[in-house]
Amino acid sequence: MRTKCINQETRRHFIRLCLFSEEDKDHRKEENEETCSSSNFVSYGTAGFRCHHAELDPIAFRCGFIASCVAAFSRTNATNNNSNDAPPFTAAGICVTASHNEASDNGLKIVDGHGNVLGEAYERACEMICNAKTEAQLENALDCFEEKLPFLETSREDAKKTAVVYFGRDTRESGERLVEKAKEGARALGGRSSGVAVKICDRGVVTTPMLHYFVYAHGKAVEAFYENNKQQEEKNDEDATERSLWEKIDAATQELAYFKRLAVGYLSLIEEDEEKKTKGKNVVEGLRANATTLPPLHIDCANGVGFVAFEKLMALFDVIRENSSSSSENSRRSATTTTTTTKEIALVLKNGPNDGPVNLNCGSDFVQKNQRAPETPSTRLSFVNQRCASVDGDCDRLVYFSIEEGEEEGKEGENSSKKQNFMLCDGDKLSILIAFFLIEQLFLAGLAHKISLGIAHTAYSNGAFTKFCEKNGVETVCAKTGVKNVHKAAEEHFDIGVYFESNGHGTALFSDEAVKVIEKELVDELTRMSVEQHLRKEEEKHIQSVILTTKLKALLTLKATIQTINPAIGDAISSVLLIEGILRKKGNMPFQEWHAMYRDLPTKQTKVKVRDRTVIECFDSERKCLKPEGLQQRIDEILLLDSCVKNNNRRAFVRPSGTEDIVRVYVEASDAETCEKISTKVEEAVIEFCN
Ligand code: NG1
Ligand code: ZN
Repeated sequence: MRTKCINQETRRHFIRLCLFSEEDKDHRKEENEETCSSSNFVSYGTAGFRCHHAELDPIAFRCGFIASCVAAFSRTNATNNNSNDAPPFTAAGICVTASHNEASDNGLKIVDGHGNVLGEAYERACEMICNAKTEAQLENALDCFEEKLPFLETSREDAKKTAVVYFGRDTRESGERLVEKAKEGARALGGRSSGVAVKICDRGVVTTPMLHYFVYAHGKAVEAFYENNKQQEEKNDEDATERSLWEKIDAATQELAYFKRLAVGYLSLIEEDEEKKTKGKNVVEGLRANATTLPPLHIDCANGVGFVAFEKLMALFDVIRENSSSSSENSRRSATTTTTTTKEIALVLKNGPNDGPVNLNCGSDFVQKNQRAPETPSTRLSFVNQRCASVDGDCDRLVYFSIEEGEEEGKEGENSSKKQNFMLCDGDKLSILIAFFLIEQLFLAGLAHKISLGIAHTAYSNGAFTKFCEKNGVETVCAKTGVKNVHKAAEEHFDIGVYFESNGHGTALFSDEAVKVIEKELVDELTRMSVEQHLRKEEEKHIQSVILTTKLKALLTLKATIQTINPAIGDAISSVLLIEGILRKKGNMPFQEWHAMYRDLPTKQTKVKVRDRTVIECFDSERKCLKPEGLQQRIDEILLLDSCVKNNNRRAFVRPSGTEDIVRVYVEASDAETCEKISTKVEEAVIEFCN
């Protein structure tokens, strides 16, 4: 039998505290009777626990404890290779956010030691711990957590000296209270009896991807330190070693480290003056030669934490600018907007936390689902005829959009009505832009045969997108809805896996192997260049160096891209920098040109309320349904509407939502009218088969 990680005394302590918080919850429920849902069961959804904030106190407490256990007993890269030499500081994280949900909701996300979302294998155990009502249920849930999960396959002796738990929250009012509860839960593991010291690192109001990054950076700092120490092979004074390790961890997991990584990555990415760089000038000086000709990007920050974080990034660009002393640029801050216009980047921030409740009539979800500009009173009109982007409440989703407004033809003058043309570049178009750019760079770097690249997407991707990829020879793979599924598919299928859900949540994943190949090629290339340069005759130098420079430039671009990307998780700030960088490198590609790469087929998405949505079972990445029997056949028949031959542009599927008590219906066709007709019939079929 496996040794238990959490000993009896610690268990009892935790259980006692849990049952106290149950009472606390009942007390709160009385206070918030009308806002709490009647069900006490909170399920582990696509992204952790999420519901009305008043329900979450006991869950926050228990998630805090789970995170401490994950930090104390899990294995990370740093421990995998040499378990006898376990590092003293291993980490986990808790993110308090409800992303794009309304302001009164909140949620708890647990981050594992690699900075990833806690794996699917632990979801049921977490759900059991968080919903247990009695001592026996809690004991049972903890047993499941310890014994069923490979995560905890380690004996108590392997427990680290210090479990570090990072905390972060979005701008929701309930966030601070829930973070405090979660900290109490985290501390419940600590103490003499458990053999674990718990260290709390509260990073305050941060975006979700920042919190993920801190935990990731912690792991990397520990890994690098141990790698270094092994090489040095000298036995230092243990306390001094620990102090020095902690200093390194601390520096790597601060906001500044995160912003610096991204900003430096971006500046290197847009670096074009190879001459200057090879002569030893720094990146910023090199940039002085280039003018910004991309129009400013107006960012709708969903009244959320993205505004705060983008401001910090811009302040860093300001510092860089001041240091390189240029006078023709400006930075303006006011109550509702913040503007930074430099040669490196031009951003206008809108919809901050002081402008209204998070996500209310703004943010990426509003813009993508409604296909219109944010409707916050102060900014509604200011998006017209601009290049725009929207992020969500915790800043991990991003979509670009533009609204062209012009006079209606033949109606010029005072009474003329304005004609608006809304154009959206959603997750599909972000994937295309990034993937095509990286493919080009891999070719130029001579690595296309060594590193595979493809796109992972979901069933919600537009049919025109998949056709466009196919036509251009880009491999795609369709995964089930939910970022964790698309992330996994990208990781499994490609060395570089670009993935975005249509709603704008995604990133480009570089495998460790791909990073190594790029870095090695870069070193080899630099070595080859300097050796050849040395040997070559004067007159041959010029021709050769042009060829070498193209390859070198591509390798440097790939390296800069890796640095601009948050390696832990999809991140809207990192994606803005990457997209802006790519558009600049593409000769300041206009929004319209990007949008016109292919034309989306008209689509319609609706929600249908049924008695029990779980009667629907899907397969083929949720593009087809197996149950209830006959429903798929009916959908296939409906797709033949007014036609006896299969129309390749028509697609329809239904699936039970993982976040709401509804069935989602998706339809796609060559024209909006057909879409509408098919959708109505499929909705009727769902009601008929599911009730
Ligand atoms: P559900 O409710 O399972 O469709 C929604 C989104 C997902 C994902 C999750 C998590 C759509 C159609 N679905 O899932 O893409 O973002 O929420 O937040 O947008
Ligand atoms: Zn989000």
